[in-house]
Formats: sequence, structure tokens, C-alpha cells
Amino acid sequence: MATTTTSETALKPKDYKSPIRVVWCAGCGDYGVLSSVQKAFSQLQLGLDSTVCVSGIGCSSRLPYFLKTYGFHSVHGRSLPVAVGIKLGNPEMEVVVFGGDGDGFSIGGGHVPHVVRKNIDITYIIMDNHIYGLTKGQVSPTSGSGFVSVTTPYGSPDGQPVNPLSYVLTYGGSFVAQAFSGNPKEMALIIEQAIAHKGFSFVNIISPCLTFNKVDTLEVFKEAVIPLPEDHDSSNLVQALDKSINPPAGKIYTGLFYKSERPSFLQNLAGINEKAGADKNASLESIIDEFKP
Ligand SMILES: Cc1ncc(C[n+]2csc(CCOP(=O)(O)OP(=O)(O)O)c2C)c(N)n1
Ligand code: SF4
Repeated sequence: MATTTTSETALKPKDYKSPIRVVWCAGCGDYGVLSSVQKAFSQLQLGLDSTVCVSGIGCSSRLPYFLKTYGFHSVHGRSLPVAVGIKLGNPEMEVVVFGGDGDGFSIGGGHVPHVVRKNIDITYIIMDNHIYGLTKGQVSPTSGSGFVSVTTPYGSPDGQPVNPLSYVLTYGGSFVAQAFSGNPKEMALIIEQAIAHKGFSFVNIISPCLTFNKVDTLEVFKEAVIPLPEDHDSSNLVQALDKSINPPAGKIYTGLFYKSERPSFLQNLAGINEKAGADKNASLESIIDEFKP
């Protein structure tokens, strides 16, 4: 939630940085993500005490440590349920979730569809490095087929990697975008738009792991990343799905794939509460009394 500011009180990107030392490896793509997040927060003037950054476990999931907002470093794969609880209990708070491809689409993958289809008004930012970084280089759900890693020394037998964009699009994501940590300007703008969007926003950020991923390296991604064509219609779901599944061979599109306006979970719930004549200020005792025989 944005706060009222004058130019003197305006929060600058550096004002969002916590004093905790950043411990990522030199050159990790996640540094770029952190700077873009600070820039986007500053652009939106998010309040330090009205924003909560939630994460699971992984190198990328350390990101909330390095921010001065409220933070919740949860359990591997469980950032979304925690974030949903925070949002439903505190609808006025801005909730931004961070994690890796393993955290989000392997152990936590089962939570994604439900938060997406319910259109819960939170922002989910994945740092997709196609590997498990924190645990030193195991195959992840977004690693390519045949990927060689410490757990797949003769190549991964997985026939098909998870496509985070089409995964979220098919469950009804109302804001779906992709960015590249090597392109900080576009990334900061996309993060800003994602947070401003009312409803569930998803940003998949290609963010290379220099230490353990020797296949999908910074150089490989730099060559592969291209912007969505200028005539891409981000209100057209079929176009968005097509672009997410069929980029030109060897290429990765970045930009806003899809955006639609539909009521968020909390807006729907407000309507239902009104229909039911719910009294927001009812005491717990009076609610229990209603169910007494
Ligand atoms: C329940 C549970 N299972 C496994 C682990 C071990 N573990 C910690 S992080 C991680 C994967 C991290 O990969 P990713 O989410 O892609 O993040 P990255 O480190 O690459 O940023 C795993 C398997 C754990 N901490 N908890
Ligand atoms: S292991 Fe990889 S993902 Fe983790 S901090 Fe180092 S470069 Fe980044």
C-alpha cells in the first residue's frame, strides 16, 4: 500500500535496503533482482510498515532479509500459503512473495494453481535459474530435458520441463510477465506493474546461477532473451499462451504476456459477506452463540 509522501519524505531505492550483508555469490543474477525490487518499491512509494515480503527456502528466498519492509522467511515450498494468510488477515498490506523455481514449481507447485485461480491480490516473483542453487546444483523442474547435474550425472530423464508462464496462464493468472535479471530497467518496470495490478500477479525472472548451472549460463541467457513482439496483444490469452509455449527456437521472450481485470478473491468475498449480512464487528462470543443448540 502506497503512503503519502512529499519530495523530502519520498523513499528512495536505498531506503528499502536492510543493513544485512548480501551473501549471494559474486555475479549471481539475484543481485539485479534485489536492485529492481528496491527501485519498483520506491516508484510505488510502498510503506516500509505496510509491505510484507514472504519467501520459502533457497538462495533466492533470502531476498526478504535484504529489505527493510516486514519479512517472513517461511518453509521450503510454503511461501504462498503463508502469504495468503497474511493478505487475508491484513488486506491493507502489500504482500510480495519471492522464491526459486524449485521452491515454487517443485515442492510448492501444488499451491500455485489455487492462489492463481482465486486471484488473491499478491505478487509472486520467481528467480528462475533452472537449478537448485542453495543445495549445490540439483536438477530443478525448469531444467531442460537431459540436464546434467549432481543428481542426474547421465542426464535428466524428465521428458518436459515446467513452463512457469503457461502453468500460471492456464490456471487463470490475471497478470503474467517474464523478465531477465540482465535487463534491470525492464525488470523494475515489470515488477512495478505487477505490484500495482489488482489481483494475482506473476513474474518469472530469468536469473542465472553462475556457480552451479554451467549449461544455462549468463552468456546463454543473454543470447536467448528477446522482447515480445511489438504487436503482441497482452489482453489476448491465446496469444499469451502461444508466445509462452512457442517462442522462436532457442529464444526466451520477456515482457508482459497477459493482463486482465477480474475481481480479486477479497472483492468476491466482500460481496458474499454482504449477501450473508455478515457483521464485521461481531464478537467471537456472539458468533459461537449462534451455533449453540
Ligand atoms: C522440506 C524441505 N525439503 C528440502 C529442502 C532442501 N532445499 C533447500 S532449498 C532447496 C531448493 C532450492 O532451489 P530453488 O528453489 O530453485 O532456489 P535457488 O536456491 O536456486 O534460488 C532444497 C531442495 C528443505 N530445506 N526443506
Ligand atoms: S549458488 Fe547460484 S543461485 Fe545461489 S547465490 Fe550462488 S550463484 Fe546465486
